[in-house]
Amino acid sequence: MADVPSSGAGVPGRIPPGQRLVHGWPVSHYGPVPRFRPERWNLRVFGATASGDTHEWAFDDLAALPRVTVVADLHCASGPTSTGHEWYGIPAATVLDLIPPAPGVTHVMAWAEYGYSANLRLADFTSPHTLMATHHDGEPLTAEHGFPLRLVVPHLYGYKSPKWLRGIEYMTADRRGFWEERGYHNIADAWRQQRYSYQEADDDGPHGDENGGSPPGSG
Ligand SMILES: Nc1nc2c(c(=O)[nH]1)N[C@H]1C(S)=C(S)[C@@H](COP(=O)(O)O)O[C@H]1N2
Ligand SMILES: [Mo]
Repeated sequence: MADVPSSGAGVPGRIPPGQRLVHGWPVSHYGPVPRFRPERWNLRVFGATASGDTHEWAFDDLAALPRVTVVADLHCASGPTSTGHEWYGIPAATVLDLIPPAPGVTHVMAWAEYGYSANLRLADFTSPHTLMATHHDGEPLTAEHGFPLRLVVPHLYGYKSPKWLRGIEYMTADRRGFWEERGYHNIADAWRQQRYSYQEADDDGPHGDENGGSPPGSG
């Protein structure tokens, strides 16, 4: 129930370098808008959980989870920034509190409908400004903005904020998500202009075509 004002990485009214302020709230995503079917919907927490089990919340189960309000801006990596979004929803860190990760979990993959995904460092996911939003400016999310649930990670470019969120995978090693596999930056810090994968430092992300990159000693 705490209110978390944006700060540090997301000072309201400050636009990250290379971004342009847009008015209103553009809709931006790849592919179609999914239809919400409440009886089939769930949010799965899976991968390296401490228990080894997968946890599922049905849609009605979400009502029992804590809520937070976060005011933040939204920065698309292609340039537009829309400002002053009042998000309301479940703090993402709640997921880790309720479903403990196995030792060694360093990243999560946030999964959305149709296989969209975004990988996040644990610290980005558990940031006090990261939430799974159900509402925007006091109204339920609209379908095109991610109803019934979307992740919001305000300090990272928008591709790290999956709409139509359906799963959180706990990972013991980093792995690229949808745009991160397609030339976008693995970290995506908007304040550091981390847009493209060619800008990555060696330790910003996994290398090679599989999870671990080259084996030690292979040059
Ligand atoms: N499921 C899904 N979520 C997504 C995307 C997508 O293609 N699919 N695009 C992302 C990108 S690139 C941006 S900038 C934001 C845009 O959010 P908005 O349409 O609410 O402005 O959604 C993000 N979430
Ligand atoms: Mo974007």
